[in-house]
Amino acid sequence: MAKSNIYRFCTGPWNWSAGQDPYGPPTRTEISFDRKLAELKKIGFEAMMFHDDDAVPDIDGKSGAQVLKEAKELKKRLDGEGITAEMVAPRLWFHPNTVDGGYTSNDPKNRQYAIDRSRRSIDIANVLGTDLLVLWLAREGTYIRESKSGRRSVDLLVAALDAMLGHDKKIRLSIEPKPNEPMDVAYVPTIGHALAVAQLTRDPKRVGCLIESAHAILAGLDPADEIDFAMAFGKLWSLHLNDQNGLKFDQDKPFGSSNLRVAFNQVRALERNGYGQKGEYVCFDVHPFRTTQPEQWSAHLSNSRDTFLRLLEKSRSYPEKQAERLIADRNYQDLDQLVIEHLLGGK
Ligand code: GLO
Ligand code: MG
Repeated sequence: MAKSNIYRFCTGPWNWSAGQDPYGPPTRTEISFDRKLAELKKIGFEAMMFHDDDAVPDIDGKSGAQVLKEAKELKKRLDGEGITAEMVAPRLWFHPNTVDGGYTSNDPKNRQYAIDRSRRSIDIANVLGTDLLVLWLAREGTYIRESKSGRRSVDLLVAALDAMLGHDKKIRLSIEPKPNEPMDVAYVPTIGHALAVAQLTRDPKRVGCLIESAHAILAGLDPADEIDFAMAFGKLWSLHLNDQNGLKFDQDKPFGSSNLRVAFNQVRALERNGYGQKGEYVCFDVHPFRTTQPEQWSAHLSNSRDTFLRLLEKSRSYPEKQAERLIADRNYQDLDQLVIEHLLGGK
């Protein structure tokens, strides 16, 4: 197996989920944060992503000073274990104040809540030693089109991003687009939208993006193209690799589970753009299947990493010269078969 020297792996505490779905309760007992940290180390991942309330549970009921105190305790803990905090993300989709969205809610008090909570997340990121705030704009969209004005929502989003950029001179905002779910239609569905919104802010160079494979597929796009596009702008600051079988509910399957060729092309895109060379992590936003047994708590993560490394080997041994000749002749028929044979491992 190819030894990866630049790719470092990461995941979030929510990725040890307990099997719940909209139609049924958990199928495994929740595990503690300590156990998750131990699992992370056991599988050789080097970093963890944090929602603000993963870092400081029950964040809304705590004073600013208490939040900082608990964040400091966590930082100490992580340092002791040799684990980096990759990012912090305000979880703006659980609280009653966010039922109608955060930054684009129709209630001004709720919009203020979203901005205040985002500022808190930035303070936590500072304590945890990361300059990356991830914004999955979960409920920034509509259930019915007439409920919000799209134009006003763009203005509100930009105002919220400006408030965050103004709160801290060093923070970088990484927008994670997703076209739908939980909303019917989201305001920032693709990387193109995220990078366009970035340009309207007070400091566009501190607003970039995060690509999740499943989200790109849900938008009907090829995640490899989204990677190339973001990296052409130097703006791919984080990554949620996973897989998704077509246009249905968000599946967060192990990387390569549905379509190995699409996964291969993502790895090739990362390779050609030098992803990871500025310290970016490869994060897996994957979940165990509902039927997974507790002994296999981390298999979806280590399997995703192993598949990534196998595809990295395939990417590095890809017959480039042969492919170039076929491309020059526009012989895509043979090129197609060359890719298939390469992925199948030759005859
Ligand atoms: C859901 C998202 C979610 C985010 C995470 C970080 O579809 O992918 O898992 O990545 O909450 O903000
Ligand atoms: Mg994600």
